[in-house]
Amino acid sequence: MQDKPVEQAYELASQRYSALGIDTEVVFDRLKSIPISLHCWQGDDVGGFENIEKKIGDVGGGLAVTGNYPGKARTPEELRADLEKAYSLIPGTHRLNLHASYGEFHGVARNSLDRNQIGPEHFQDWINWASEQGISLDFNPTYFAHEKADDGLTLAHPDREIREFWIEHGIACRKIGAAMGQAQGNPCVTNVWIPDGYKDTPANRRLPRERLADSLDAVFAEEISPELNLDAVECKLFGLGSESYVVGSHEFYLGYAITRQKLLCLDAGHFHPTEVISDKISSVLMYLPKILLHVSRGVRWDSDHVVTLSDELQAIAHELVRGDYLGRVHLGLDFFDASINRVAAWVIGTRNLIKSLLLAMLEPVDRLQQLEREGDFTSRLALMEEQKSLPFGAVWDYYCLKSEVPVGAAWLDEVKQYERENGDRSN
Ligand code: RNT
Ligand code: ZN
Repeated sequence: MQDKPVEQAYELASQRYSALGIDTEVVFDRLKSIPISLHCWQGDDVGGFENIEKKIGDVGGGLAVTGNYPGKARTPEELRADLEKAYSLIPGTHRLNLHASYGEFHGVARNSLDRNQIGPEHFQDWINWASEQGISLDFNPTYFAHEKADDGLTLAHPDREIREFWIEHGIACRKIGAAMGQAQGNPCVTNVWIPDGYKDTPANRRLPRERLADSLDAVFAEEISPELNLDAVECKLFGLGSESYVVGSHEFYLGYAITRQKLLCLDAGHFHPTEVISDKISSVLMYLPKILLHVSRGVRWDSDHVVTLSDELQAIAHELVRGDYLGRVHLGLDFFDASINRVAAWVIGTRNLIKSLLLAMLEPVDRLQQLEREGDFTSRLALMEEQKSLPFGAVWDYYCLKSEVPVGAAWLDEVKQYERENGDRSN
């Protein structure tokens, strides 16, 4: 009993789930097939690799990265090495979500190669690396940290020239997304998020929204095969510096996505603090074939804390499984914490999302739904609550073992070791 505690605990645990009609081996196959798109920007505090002078922590667009833990990635090579370390500690095969500001411009300053001039060639090293690693890429135009976004307005800007510039950026980014899709043989999800909004009460809420819809139509004018690129648009309710009005609100983008058949991106931190996206998924998927999730964790005014195994995370995973939506939902992460080891932040957040999916898949969904149809709400509640203390941890540990990644907190030793090996990095 002593020498193989993980296997032994799993044997017993799987019997408990089997009694509920759940085959844990089938669950593992299902879980393994779900990729999560890791966000490159956790690795360097949303800095990117454009050749411009930046003030520390100066991201713009209402995005705040706080903390000065040492060791952030300073070059694409360091970021890739950090990602490789993170992937090696997470069960399954996942994706990478890149921002346009992470292109490789080889010393060319941004004033001679601006965001409206970038192309797939600036992402070739990423594409090659991804193919070597056997992972696929997703993409995002970068509508912040730029002089032309300093007043917090981009695609909805009243100045036509500035709008044009950002439209060109969006067009360039869709082409990059399509090139990634072509290279990897599956679509790249290219997600548009813009910061546009006002700190104080606007005198006109209407015009910026009309301009935004027009600008987006111009960005999406060219047809691109959905086998190469899928467009997503991300809504937000308020942010730092746009407390009173955000042009791209939930209602704005829901209507836009439905009428233009785009993916809607729901970020878990983009709503009122008591409002949850777990309740929005089934409504939105009534009218849209597919959505993107930015799995994040809001804390007060920040929408981007490292994802923990919270009630809301579990509620999101339950929705995806209970509603049979996994084939229609792309999963991405979105948080940035500079106060802890950045590789650890990826590992913690991603492992938690996978854990929440495993928990949801271990639930006897058919039985619960039958009880609900029969009106037996007592049994529905009782079984949901009993489910919480079943030996889920033993199944998770075994899944990690089987996937050849560290079991339990053993991954942390590897991160600490890696941190020591890269001790010469200064921020
Ligand atoms: C900002 C959005 C957006 C960004 C990234 C960096 O509120 O959530 O998704 O976090 O694009
Ligand atoms: Zn987001």
